[in-house]
Amino acid sequence: MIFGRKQRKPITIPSKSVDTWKYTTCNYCSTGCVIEIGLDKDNKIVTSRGHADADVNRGKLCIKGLLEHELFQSAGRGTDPLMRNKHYDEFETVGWDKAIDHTAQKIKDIQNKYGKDSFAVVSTGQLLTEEFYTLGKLVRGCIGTNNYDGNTTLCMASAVSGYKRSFGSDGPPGCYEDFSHTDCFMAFGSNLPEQHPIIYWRLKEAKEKRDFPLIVVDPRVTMLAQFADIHLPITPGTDCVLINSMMHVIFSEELEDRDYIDKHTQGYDELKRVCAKFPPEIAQHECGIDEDTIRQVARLYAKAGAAMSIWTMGINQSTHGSDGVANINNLNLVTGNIGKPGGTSLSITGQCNAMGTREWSSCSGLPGYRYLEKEADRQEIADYWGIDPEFFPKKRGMAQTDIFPAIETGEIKGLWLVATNPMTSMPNLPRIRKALQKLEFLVVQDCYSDVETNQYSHVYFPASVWAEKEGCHTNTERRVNLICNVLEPMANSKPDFWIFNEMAKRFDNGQKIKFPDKPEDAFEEMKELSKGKDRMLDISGMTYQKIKQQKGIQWPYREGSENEQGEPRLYTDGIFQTESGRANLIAVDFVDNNETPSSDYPFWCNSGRVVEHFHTRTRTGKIGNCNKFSPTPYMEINPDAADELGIGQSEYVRVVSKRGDAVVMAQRTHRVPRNMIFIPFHYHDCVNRVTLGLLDPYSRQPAFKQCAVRIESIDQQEAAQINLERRAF
Ligand SMILES: Nc1nc2c(c(=O)[nH]1)N[C@H]1C(S)=C(S)[C@@H](COP(=O)(O)OP(=O)(O)OC[C@H]3O[C@@H](n4cnc5c(=O)[nH]c(N)nc54)[C@H](O)[C@@H]3O)O[C@H]1N2
Ligand SMILES: Nc1nc2c(c(=O)[nH]1)N[C@H]1C(S)=C(S)[C@@H](COP(=O)(O)OP(=O)(O)OC[C@H]3O[C@@H](n4cnc5c(=O)[nH]c(N)nc54)[C@H](O)[C@@H]3O)O[C@H]1N2
Ligand code: SF4
Ligand SMILES: [Mo]
Repeated sequence: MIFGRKQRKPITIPSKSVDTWKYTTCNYCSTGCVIEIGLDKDNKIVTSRGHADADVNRGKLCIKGLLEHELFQSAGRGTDPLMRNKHYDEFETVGWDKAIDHTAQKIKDIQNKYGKDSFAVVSTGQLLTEEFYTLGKLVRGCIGTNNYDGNTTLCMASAVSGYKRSFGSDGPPGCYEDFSHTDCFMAFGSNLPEQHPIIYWRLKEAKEKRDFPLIVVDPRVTMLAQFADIHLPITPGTDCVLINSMMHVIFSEELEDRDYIDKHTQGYDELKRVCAKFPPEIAQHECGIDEDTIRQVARLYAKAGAAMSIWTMGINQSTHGSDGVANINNLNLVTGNIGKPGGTSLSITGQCNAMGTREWSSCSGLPGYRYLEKEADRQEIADYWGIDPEFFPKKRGMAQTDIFPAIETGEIKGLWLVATNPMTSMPNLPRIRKALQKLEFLVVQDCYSDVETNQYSHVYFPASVWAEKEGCHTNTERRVNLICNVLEPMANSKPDFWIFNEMAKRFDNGQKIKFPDKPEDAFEEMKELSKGKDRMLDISGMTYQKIKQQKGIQWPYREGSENEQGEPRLYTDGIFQTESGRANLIAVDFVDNNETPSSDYPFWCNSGRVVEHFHTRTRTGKIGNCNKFSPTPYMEINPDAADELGIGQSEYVRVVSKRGDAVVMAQRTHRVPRNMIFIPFHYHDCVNRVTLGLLDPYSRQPAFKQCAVRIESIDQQEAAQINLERRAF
């Protein structure tokens, strides 16, 4: 008898008969990977791959990008517009005209009865930039409500606010190429290997070629922390204390970059005065990092030739989110690390087009980083669109996190949700549910009709998904890239762009403002609005064709620019967008205002993400090879804490806060300290039933990462039943 391989047939991978490869960009995270989708002769998708020539991902994709083409056929897609019947209990299928007519009429009725701002619109960071621009035209120019915001308030608002306070403008100043030049890398509350796997791969490759210290600040031992040279397991919510103390060391040991501070900043004296209150021997008791480590990290950072910081939700989602961002900027300014290769303050953005919405959606202002508060900006946009500038409000309205409480108080009566699912993603869900139930009129526009919010809607618009549409994204490093139309819209779904255009036709100003039929023509309008010598956000040199040729171009990219990939960095000349041209050093004091563990609620509840899922799982929950890795709501708990409570591996428990409860399975792991649990927020009716979501005073972003809970045992069968009822699986 012969054993072994000889008897077996060799493994063969059936060749996939790809006829054409179509160019597109990933629609999940903000890394901005370019994907090629392989179609056979019958235009059926057979496979996809990372684009080998794209600078961002160089042939690589993470699990979500690799399987993204399965979305087109996934379960739960909305096929037709739906409207509630006479009794408001069942949906009936209607045509587009009827659904849009009815919605436009309802918007007008509500506005006539209760005032213009009583109808609110909440959008997202996941549309295409041309769609954002068009939605902005519709809401600011035609509907005229000032209560218009996006889910970016849950995500990037603190980064935007911190950048504006420090540099006078939004816009991440660095790029991925900085990894290849840095001598010291510090990550605050950012878990790249899971949340931005391909950015992580770029970092890892740079570090392998030319070693530099990787310092990770995160209360959990995340995957990034496991790869770090130094891990600082910070007490939740105290990053500002750590940074102030680092700057205390830098100032007292005279390690700052005097020349840069003198030439390019203002506010140094006040910053130094406040930092003097944070000597490491005292700060250590607040932030949980011992004094010697604080000194060591401060010296490493300040003495490095070039040092850079990145951050994500561990900073933004905090009651000190905006201050945390300003303070990271301070650290980089005082060490002369802005606008130079390897020296930067780089917010890693979240959703695929978190940047596009900031740039062009008009959520917090007017297109192209213009302000409602500035008369000249209002005039310019009104002239360009051909309407009366008095139609615009003179200051920004409510943020998303203020819109929901305003529904509770009755100030807001109608709501249009575009590509966001607050029934899973907002803090303190019991309040959100009541608010949605209270609305006189709710429109949900989503690719999936089984999205949780749709249970509360009066009208549902089925949107086409991802590459059933065409348009641009801007990634973390300001790179504009193209989503090409790979397949026709599924069933009777329509691109968001089309839906906004149709809605505009029903409003008076919709007759005055031009709403082009093609996204590319909307892009041409944005290009014109971006021109100007003082405009940083300049895309006037780009065309769809050039973007595709270069596999993405970074703004600013002016007409006639010779740098074919765009500008990798902002503020290289040390001139900022403030009135004086100097960057603001912003002294940040610390106030401990979080809900902290107590005897009744002894654990910190931390929340975030895992690599295989995206947000509220409307998409990855339907992709078998993503969902199978974590189909069940779970928490990470330290084994010592679990032993004390008698909790075994994979047992269900009930997590209780002052707001409500979540039922999760226990995963015993040393990733979390003894007084903390971590729950991925992807599951419906789960961690956001317990979160509190105190708001940052500047950005109105919720502190998703900090609240206090206790853990109770639960009957295992009852637990499974509860999760079934909550549709948490
Ligand atoms: N696989 C996957 N990737 C994604 C997403 C997804 O849903 N799934 N979503 C995208 C989006 S929109 C976003 S915004 C990003 C988010 O990307 P990340 O911010 O990297 O992800 P999170 O898991 O939310 O949080 C990061 C870390 O913050 C830590 N943290 C908690 N409290 C503190 C604190 O007080 N200080 C510090 N320093 N850290 C703290 C948490 O322990 C956690 O490990 O990911 C993007 N990429
Ligand atoms: N506890 C806790 N909560 C959190 C966070 C946390 O870390 N912890 N993170 C917060 C952060 S950073 C974010 S960004 C939010 C995300 O929160 P959400 O934006 O509410 O979550 P998503 O699941 O991304 O919702 C997007 C919706 O848009 C739909 N969609 C996708 N593409 C399209 C399209 O092209 N057109 C239309 N019309 N619809 C589309 C999807 O099906 C989905 O229903 O969650 C926040 N919530
Ligand atoms: S890293 Fe982000 S952009 Fe790249 S394939 Fe994964 S989800 Fe898509
Ligand atoms: Mo986000």
